[in-house]
Amino acid sequence: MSQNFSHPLNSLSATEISEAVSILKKSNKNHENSSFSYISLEEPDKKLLKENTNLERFVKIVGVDQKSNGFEAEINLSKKELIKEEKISNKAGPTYTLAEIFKAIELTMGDENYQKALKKRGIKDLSLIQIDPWPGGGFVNKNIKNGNRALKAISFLKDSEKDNAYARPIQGLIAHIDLTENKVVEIEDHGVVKVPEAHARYDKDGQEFLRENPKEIAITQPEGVGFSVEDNLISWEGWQLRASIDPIEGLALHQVSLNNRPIFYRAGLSDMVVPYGSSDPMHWWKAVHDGTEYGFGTMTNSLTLGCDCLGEIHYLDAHKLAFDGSVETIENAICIHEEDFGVQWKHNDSTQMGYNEVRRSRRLVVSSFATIGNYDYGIFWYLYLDGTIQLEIKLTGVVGISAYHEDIHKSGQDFKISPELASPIHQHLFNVRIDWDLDDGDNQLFETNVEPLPINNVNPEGTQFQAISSHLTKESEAQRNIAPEKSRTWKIVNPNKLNKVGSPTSYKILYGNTPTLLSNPDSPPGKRAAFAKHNIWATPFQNEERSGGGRHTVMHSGEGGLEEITAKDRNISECDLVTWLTFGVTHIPRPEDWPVMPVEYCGIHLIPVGFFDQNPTINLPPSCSSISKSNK
Ligand SMILES: [Cu+2]
Repeated sequence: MSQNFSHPLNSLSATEISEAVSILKKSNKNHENSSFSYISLEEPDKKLLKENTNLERFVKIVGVDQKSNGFEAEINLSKKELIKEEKISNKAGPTYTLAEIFKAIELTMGDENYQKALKKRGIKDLSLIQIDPWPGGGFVNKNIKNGNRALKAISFLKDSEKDNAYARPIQGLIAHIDLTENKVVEIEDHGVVKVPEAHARYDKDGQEFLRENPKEIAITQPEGVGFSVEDNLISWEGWQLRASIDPIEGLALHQVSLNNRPIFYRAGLSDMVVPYGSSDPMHWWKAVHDGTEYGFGTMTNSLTLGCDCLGEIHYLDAHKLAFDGSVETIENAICIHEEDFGVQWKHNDSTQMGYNEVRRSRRLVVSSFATIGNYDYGIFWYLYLDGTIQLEIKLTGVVGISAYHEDIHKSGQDFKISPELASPIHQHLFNVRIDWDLDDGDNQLFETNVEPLPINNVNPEGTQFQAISSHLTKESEAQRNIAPEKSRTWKIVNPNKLNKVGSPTSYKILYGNTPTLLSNPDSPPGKRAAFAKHNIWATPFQNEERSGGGRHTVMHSGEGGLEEITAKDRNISECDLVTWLTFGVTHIPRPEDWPVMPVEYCGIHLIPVGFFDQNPTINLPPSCSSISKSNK
C-alpha cells in the first residue's frame, strides 16, 4: 500500500492528483478529452478514523466528458485503481468546468446576433468586451433541451486593457448558450440603453490621487509564534485542528479539539446562494450557487504577505485539478497567524483592595479568500483563548451592476450607486455544515428562548423572565429561525459528560443579525436553495449528506437538498449530530460600495456553555506588552 501521506486528513498532494488522473485516463480512454471540474479527498468518517489511522486513500474526480455528460469517478490511490465510475444525472449536473466557461464566452463572441446587438449600440471592437457567464439553471431558456448544460452571459465594455469593465454595462443584452449543443440559442435584447461613460477603476493607477501612506503598523512576535503547523495539523494554546481547501466548500476545518476534548469533526460551507430581487432583465434570474455551480474552493486566491494577512504568517498551499487534467498549485492558499484581540477580561476593584486585573485576548486566525466572478469572499475562522470559535465571512469585490435607466429601475429594488449606474438588491446566504463530536460522543440539540413570566402572586410586578430550553428530537423540529426578541440560541449538548455544577457539557451557536431566503418558496431559487429558508437544520450523520442544496446543482430544480435529506423526519434526540447553519446578508447597495465594496461581515460564534468549570482564561498571566509606548 502506498503511504506517501502521514494522516488520512492530509490535503491531497500534487503527486496524488496527477496519479489519480493518470489512473482514470488509463482505465477509461474516453477521458482523454474530458474536461475536469475538481478532485476531492474522500474523507473517512469519524468512527472509521477513531478506530484506524492507517486507512487507504480514496479520491473522487468529477468532470464533464466530450458529450457534455457529467461523471464522477472514485479512485483508490493506495491500490492505484479505479473503484467505480458513474454518470451524473443530467437533471443535476456537476460544477461548470473552466473549459465550459471559455466555450460560452467564445460562442457568444462569435454569434452573429450578438455582434448585431453590439453594433446597434455602436460597439465594433470586440477585443474590449468582457463577457460574464452565469449558471443557466433555475430559469432555463425555452430553447435549451431538458438535460442539456447551459450558461447565460451578460456583457460589459472596457476602454483599455486595464479598465474596470463593470463601470460600463451593456444593458439588457443576455446570451443563452447551450453547452451540450455548442451554440448560442438566443440573444435576449431588451433595447438600447446608452453605455455609461464614466470610468471607475479600483487599481492604484486608476486613482486621481492616492492619500499619503498611513504610518506602518508592524506586528512582530520577537519570541516566535505561539502556534505550530505540521502538514495541515495546527496546534495553538490547547487547540488542535486541521485545515484544508475543499474544491466546493473552500476552507474547511477538521478534528477541532481543545485540551484534547473534541468539539467538531468537520466544518465547511455546504452551500451558498446569491439570489437577486430586482426586475432588471440583467439580474432578476440570478441565484448562483457559488460552491456547487462554480467550485468556490477551486477559485481560492494565492495570498500576498503583508497585504492579505499581516504579521508572522504560516501559509499552506493547496493543489487543485485544472480543467485539462493538469495540477495547479495555489500557493499561500491558507493563512495562519495570531492576532491580538483587545481585552479578554478585566476588573478594576473599587473597594479598599484597589487592584486592577486585566488580561489580553488573542486569537488564532485561519483564513482564505476566493474570487467568484465579480465577488470576493473571505472565509475566516477564529479560535479564541476562552474556547470561542468564530466563523466570519468577509464579502467584498464588485457589486452586480446595470446602466441606470428610469424606465427599467425601481426604487426599493435598484439603487443608484453612481450617476449612471444602478445596482440591484440581493442576498448572500451561506450554509455551514458542522459535523459535531462534542466531548467525544453522541450529541443532542436544544433550543433556548428567553420569555417574560406572567404577572401573578410570585411575580406581582411583572419584572421576571426566564430561559426555557427544549430538546429538539426530530429533524422536523430542528428547522428553526432566529428570534432576537427572545434571545433565541441553540445548544449542542453531550448528555454523558457532566461539568462541575452537574450539567451536561455544551456549546452554544450564536447568530448575528441574519436574514433567511426572500425568494418565494415555489420559485426556482426558492426550491433550489431551500436550505436558506431556515437558519438552522439538524440531521443524524450520514457520510454522503454534505451539501445543503444537493450534491450537484447545475441545471437542477432542487433535488437532493436539505428538504429532501430531512423528509424522512429522522430521530436526532441523541446521535452523531450534524447542524446546518444559514446566515448571510441582504445587500442594499450604496454609493460607498462602488467601484469596489468595502468588506461587509457576517457569520456565527460557537461558545462554550458549561464545557469548562469556570472562566478558562482565569490563569492567563498578566503580561503587558513591553514595546507599547505612552505619549505622556
Ligand atoms: Cu452583495
